[in-house]
Amino acid sequence: MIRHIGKSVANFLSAVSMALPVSVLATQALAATSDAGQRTLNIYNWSDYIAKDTIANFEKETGIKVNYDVFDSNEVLEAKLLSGQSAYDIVAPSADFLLHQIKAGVYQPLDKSKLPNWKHLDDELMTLATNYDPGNQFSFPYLWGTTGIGYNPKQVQEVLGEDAPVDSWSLLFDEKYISKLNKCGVAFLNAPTEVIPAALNYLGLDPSSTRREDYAKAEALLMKVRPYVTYFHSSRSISDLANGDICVAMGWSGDLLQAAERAKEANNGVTIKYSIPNEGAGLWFDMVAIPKDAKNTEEAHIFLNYLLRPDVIANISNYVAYANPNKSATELVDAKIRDNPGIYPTEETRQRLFVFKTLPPRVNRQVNRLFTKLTSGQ
Ligand code: N2P
Repeated sequence: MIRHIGKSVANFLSAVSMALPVSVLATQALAATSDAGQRTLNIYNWSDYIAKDTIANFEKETGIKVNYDVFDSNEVLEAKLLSGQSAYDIVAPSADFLLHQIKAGVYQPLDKSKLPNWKHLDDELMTLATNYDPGNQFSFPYLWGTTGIGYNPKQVQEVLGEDAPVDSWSLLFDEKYISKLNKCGVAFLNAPTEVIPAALNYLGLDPSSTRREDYAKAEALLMKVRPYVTYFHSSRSISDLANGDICVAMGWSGDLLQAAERAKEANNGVTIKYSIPNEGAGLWFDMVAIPKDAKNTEEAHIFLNYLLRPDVIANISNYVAYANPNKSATELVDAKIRDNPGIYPTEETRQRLFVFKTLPPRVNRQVNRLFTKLTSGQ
């Protein structure tokens, strides 16, 4: 953890530890942790979704101690929130999950007077966000991205030949391709509200359909390819792609680009690419909000205002390869990230993207049932 702390603090710490006997250090450490005045903040965020130094810098600036936990599933987060005892002060639900969580009363309204950096948010995106959080009362977008395909061009070509359709969902949804790709490994997200809309869209149906018969068609398609899916998991494919353990993954843009970056750093001969398929792909937003039962509301606002700072969020985008909604941050985002069409899609690609909608409870249940059937292989 020392490398996460600023250099001067690290130097200071090592100077102190040389000067003091161990027993004195131990007493001091104890005093610090039992200090009733220590302000804390409990954050629950997606995995691989923050810069290396974001938390350490915040702790250094504010003296607030952060407990940081991660998840990789909206369903897991939602179960905690609905229990009414999440024990978290800040959480990051995807926008399409937010609306009924708001209706269920799990959040508290944000105090905008404590968020002066709110002014940096992009107005167009904020208007879009009112579809999920009317009046932008409870949340703002943290990062956004697309759900597409990460692949290892070399391995895919070895298995499928030169004209492998790497820009098409048929790679995953057509038996003739996925049955072969199974040799080098195929990962699907473990997320009903990702896999099923992608299948519907591939079939030319509304990805947010409310028609039972559309789901029957999606089921037929998915059950056919299911035997060739190596696993359903939503965070494992970053390292598996980077290590060459799988060759194709359905996944989230930034995660797959992080896999590409890791492979490059490892210099292990693996190359990973990200594709937004021709048939179209889902565009989503992850929001940040404060649960009603949060204990550290004041500290939560300090952190949210910190996240709204252009330099802070630009640093996060640079690190995790996800786009942010902060208009003042754009010039601070590395050109390499800003100009990557996989992260900030071009106008032409945007035409092909669909936004995930909040589904009525009846349809939601159907989606979850179908997914359970799919992943349990019955
Ligand atoms: C971060 C994944 C977040 C995207 N690893 C899910 N909306």
